[in-house]
Amino acid sequence: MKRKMLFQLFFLEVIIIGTVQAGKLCDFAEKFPCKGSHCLPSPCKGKGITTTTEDILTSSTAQTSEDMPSTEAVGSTNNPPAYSSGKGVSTTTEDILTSSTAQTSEDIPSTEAVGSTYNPLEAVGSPTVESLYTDCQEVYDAGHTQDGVYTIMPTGWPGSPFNVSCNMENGGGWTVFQRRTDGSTSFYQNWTAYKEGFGDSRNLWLGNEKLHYLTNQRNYKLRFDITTSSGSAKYAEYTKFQIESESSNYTMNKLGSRSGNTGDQLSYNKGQQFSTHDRDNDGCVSFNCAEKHRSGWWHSDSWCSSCNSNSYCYNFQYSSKCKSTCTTENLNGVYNGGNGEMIFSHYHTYCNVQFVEMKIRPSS
Ligand SMILES: [Ca+2]
Repeated sequence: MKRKMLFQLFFLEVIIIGTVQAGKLCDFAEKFPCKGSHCLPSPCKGKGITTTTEDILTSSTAQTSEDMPSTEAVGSTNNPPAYSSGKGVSTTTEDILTSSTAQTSEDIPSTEAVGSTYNPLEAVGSPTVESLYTDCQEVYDAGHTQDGVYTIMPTGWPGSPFNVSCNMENGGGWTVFQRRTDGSTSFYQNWTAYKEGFGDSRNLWLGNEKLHYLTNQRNYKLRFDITTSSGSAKYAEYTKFQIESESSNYTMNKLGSRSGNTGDQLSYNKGQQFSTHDRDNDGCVSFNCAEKHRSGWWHSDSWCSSCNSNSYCYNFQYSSKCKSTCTTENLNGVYNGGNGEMIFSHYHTYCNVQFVEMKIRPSS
């Protein structure tokens, strides 16, 4: 029994001594660390790593400011998902609040800044929607006297700002809504196409809806320039021009008096509704003028009854059976077409003109 007690005291002493010596062994291990594949995980390894709250906060701060992608970098790329993950690296409420505050006040662009970043008006150099040009006249008045494409926003226009071609000759400020320079674009389009517009810089129809808003925001005059098939330059200006809404089928309800060196047959289109091959709004009951003339236009019925009789221009006929003479200003007709549908009047009607441009400018 006494011997047993002696053994127990001996082992207790060994444990106590071992515990005391453990610190020395760890010190020894720090000075002479085991290297190689035979080494086992050291019990001293966790000595320097504590798990106190102080250490966690210190560690979190270090991660946020140095180790992890900085909030500054996140902010500079304006990446919301990264902003969320940035908050995630913080492990305490304090860190989250601190991090959030820092990101909001400095690193993340403010809402105001984001607004200016995405302002589509920067492309045209205008700071606000209200300051957008309402037509090419305002573009010209702002000092842009070169022909080109500019962004405008007519008064009351429900859509986005859109680009228009501005002609700055003959006094400047002309908003172009029709142009023909070659036959690459068909003008035998349906109602929707004429409503919304089609074409490119060489051949274009701006669109009846835009033309309606443009001509109803103030009083406008109309001008068209033409180069005939023989190369002669012709023009006409009308003191008034206005197009009604789609509910009135874009009726040309205003067309003033003419000046220039063309004929005045466009006056026959005054008061006419717009027609396309799929929307017959003309007064001619026997056929669809837009179909016969291969165009969308304010077709009249002035010579509808003259079908199968003489036409103003032989090439004006669409088919051998019916010489459709709904209008003599068919500037949306087929470009250089075999039947010469694109025509205008000049005492005698001209066919197959080389160039046409129709445009508007405020009249007062
Ligand atoms: Ca008809």
